[in-house]
Amino acid sequence: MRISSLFLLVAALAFLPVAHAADIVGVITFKGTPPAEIPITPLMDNPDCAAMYKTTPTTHFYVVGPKGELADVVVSLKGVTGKSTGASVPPAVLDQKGCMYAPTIMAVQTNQKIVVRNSDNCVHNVHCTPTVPGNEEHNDVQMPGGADLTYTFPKPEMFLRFKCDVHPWMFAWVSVFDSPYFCVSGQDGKFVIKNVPPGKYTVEAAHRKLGTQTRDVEVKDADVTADFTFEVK
Ligand SMILES: [Cu+2]
Repeated sequence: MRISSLFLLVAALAFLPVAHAADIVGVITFKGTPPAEIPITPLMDNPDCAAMYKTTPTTHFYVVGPKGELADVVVSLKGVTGKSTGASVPPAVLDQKGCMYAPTIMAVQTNQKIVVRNSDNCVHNVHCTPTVPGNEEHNDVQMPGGADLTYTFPKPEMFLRFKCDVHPWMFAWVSVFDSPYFCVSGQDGKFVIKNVPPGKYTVEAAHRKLGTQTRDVEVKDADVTADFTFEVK
């Protein structure tokens, strides 16, 4: 094939309509006034933990911005399974800082490493309590400056609980998905599920206190928007 005709072929192919993966984006809004958070008074009774605070910290069940932007909503594509790339993606880090888990809400893929760190000067006890068969319970002491602990979970599970047996107010909720198509909404209420192949999907938005909502979308060539509004019922 002559160079010029090869060029023409490549140019023609470039303009063929090809369905590309696109992003599913959206904003999560909280409507109304969120319930008052609860002061974690037992934390201030513990000298190691209290030393890290000037005032009593509170729960952060409802992380809501000035315009109702709702963080900590776990958004995923319902029913998409068997697509995990968890074994080859970077670990997710779950820190223990100020006698709290940080973040409180996070999401990983099946078989993705979860690295649990102790950034405090006191001992913590990392105790995960999955409820889905196949996901293993762990209960490990982690000294100050101790080595990171690493866990993986092979089965999808929503809001898998991590707790600390030394500090009974400490919780983290880790959702595990069998695909890379999920996201936790940020402080701006926004989420992006990247590189979704064309097709019809049900987007599920789950907040640990406010429940779950779904929205059907179809991904074609362009990004798709799926906004959600939560309120206390
Ligand atoms: Cu602890």
